[in-house]
Amino acid sequence: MTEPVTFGLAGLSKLPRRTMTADFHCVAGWSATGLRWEGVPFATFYREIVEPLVRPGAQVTHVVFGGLDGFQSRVCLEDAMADDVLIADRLDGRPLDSDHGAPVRLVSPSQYGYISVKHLCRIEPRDVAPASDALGAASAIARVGLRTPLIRIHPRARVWEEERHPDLPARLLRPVYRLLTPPIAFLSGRGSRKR
Ligand SMILES: Nc1nc2c(c(=O)[nH]1)N[C@H]1C(S)=C(S)[C@@H](COP(=O)(O)O)O[C@H]1N2
Ligand SMILES: [Mo]
Repeated sequence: MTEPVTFGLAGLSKLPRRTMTADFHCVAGWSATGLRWEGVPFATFYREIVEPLVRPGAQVTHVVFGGLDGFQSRVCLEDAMADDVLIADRLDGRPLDSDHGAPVRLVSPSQYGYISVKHLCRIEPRDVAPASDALGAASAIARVGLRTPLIRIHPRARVWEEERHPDLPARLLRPVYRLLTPPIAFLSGRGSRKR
């Protein structure tokens, strides 16, 4: 849709900022409450930096976010442009640490945690929805374990709609996610850490 463009942290620091307090919910069943994030609203970044680079006439429908560890998420443009989506560089008054996504991460508190890519290094506008099995994972185990028939990536993953699975009802899956995701996270050496 557009040629790759490099955008550094110095450029990010020139954009208008916002602070927001929100809870964070992992689909596996844990939540972290009252987190104070600071950063640049994604909508501001999109309008000021991405949109001017998109080929005229192209219809962007999705954005793929990529992290330095190879993890990716896919978000429809409408969800990505919501008020509470930030490119965050500070958490609870301190710069993000490496556990939580340094130097910058996406934060979308209305969606399950796997949307909120840590160590953000790529933002790709797309004109078709990328298939979830085409998305990168942080490890081989996570790639296989989190794409089984019972644990699948939802195209929107909105917490208040309990969009845990593309086809199966959330109420059936709550116990399954609680049971299966901690060992997968443990084996892949990351994620699903309670705070
Ligand atoms: N780059 C990257 N981002 C990621 C992940 C990951 O493995 N790598 N895990 C996701 C998942 S499943 C969750 S629940 C949250 C956890 O964020 P935290 O480690 O700050 O609690 O990060 C998300 N973003
Ligand atoms: Mo998660």
